Amino acid sequence: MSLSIGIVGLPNVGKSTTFNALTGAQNAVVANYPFCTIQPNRAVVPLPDSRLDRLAELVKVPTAIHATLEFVDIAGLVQDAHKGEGLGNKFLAQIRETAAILHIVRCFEDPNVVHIREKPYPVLDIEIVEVELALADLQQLERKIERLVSAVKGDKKLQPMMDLCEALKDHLGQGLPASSFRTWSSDDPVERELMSELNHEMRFLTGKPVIYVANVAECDLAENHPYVQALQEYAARKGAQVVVLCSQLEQDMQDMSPEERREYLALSGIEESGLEQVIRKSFDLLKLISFFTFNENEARAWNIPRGATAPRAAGAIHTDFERGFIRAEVIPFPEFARCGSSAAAKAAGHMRLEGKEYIVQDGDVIYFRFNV
Ligand SMILES: Nc1nc2c(ncn2[C@@H]2O[C@H](COP(=O)(O)OP(=O)(O)O)[C@@H](O)[C@H]2O)c(=O)[nH]1
Ligand SMILES: [Mg+2]
Repeated sequence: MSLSIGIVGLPNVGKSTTFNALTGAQNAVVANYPFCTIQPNRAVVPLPDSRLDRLAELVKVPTAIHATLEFVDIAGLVQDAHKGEGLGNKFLAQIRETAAILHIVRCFEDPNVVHIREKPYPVLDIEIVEVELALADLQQLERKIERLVSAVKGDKKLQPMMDLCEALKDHLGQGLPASSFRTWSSDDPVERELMSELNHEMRFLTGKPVIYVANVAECDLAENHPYVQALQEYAARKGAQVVVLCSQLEQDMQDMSPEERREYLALSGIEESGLEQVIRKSFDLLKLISFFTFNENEARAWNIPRGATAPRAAGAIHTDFERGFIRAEVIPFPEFARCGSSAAAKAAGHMRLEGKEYIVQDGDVIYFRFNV
């Protein structure tokens, strides 16, 4: 399963246009993903990786199956969503399921496309959305506190959790995101552990990592428009990344051949398409790495969280692989590529046998031995 990223933002900022461009990227390779049911608001997007393409060449298989990320187009958010306005609660529940947020911000002017104000004010627009998310988190936390009030009477061990919830309630009440709450950086391991437990249960909307997308007019792509600057300053204060793109252009580019696309990007003065940046930065944001496997039919890349052990990586392929894990035969990609084959890499002493404790590294080419 790929992790999902929720696309959020005010109405008419270009969410669906961006999503459609992502769907274009999905449709280009969809034949490779027989397991994914296509849903109208979900796009399963391959993660470009030239190492995988090279591996497929080296082991002479016709197919390279890239790792994927899933993007979800979440219906527009309006002020007071947390009170159930618009699609309110349904919308918020959908975001709760995602691992990260792609927040699209309108940085283009167009009198024909209605906006809540005459002109975009990127930071004010962002704040409307983020305040809604914080209020939704607050509401949920208050319900948790109500339950705790009676539970703590019977079980004093719940008191530290109660204290944590109260402190976080004050924090959210100021319109601040759960991600900036002090316990994340706390030196106290007990408090950090409690916060992790609470976040796991509540899945705070404002605890999720965010990438901001400045959706600009095509003519503003190459320059630093004041709207984009304002957004960049805001994001920098939050330690978040910004991708500048023109969603209409991204959508148009999906119909072009790769050569046409490259020419077009060059003409617009940019190297990597906005969509490619979105995919790459999302991958980084989720703290994922890729490892590779191959057989006689295909070479394949898999996403796992940074720090995952070999059995966990095996589990990304099949639960049987994890359950029956014996060991992993590992060749780092650079050595594999240099030697040209598994056998040559092994002969040169680059194949390692790794056990259950091994932390898989980005670019490992792995063959799992298992027994079920
Ligand atoms: N001028 C201009 N219009 C855009 C741009 N991106 C989206 N739009 C238009 O804005 C309207 C709303 O876009 P949509 O993607 O449906 O917004 P959503 O409500 O956020 O999903 C549509 O008419 C789009 O064609 C852009 O970069 N420039
Ligand atoms: Mg939409």
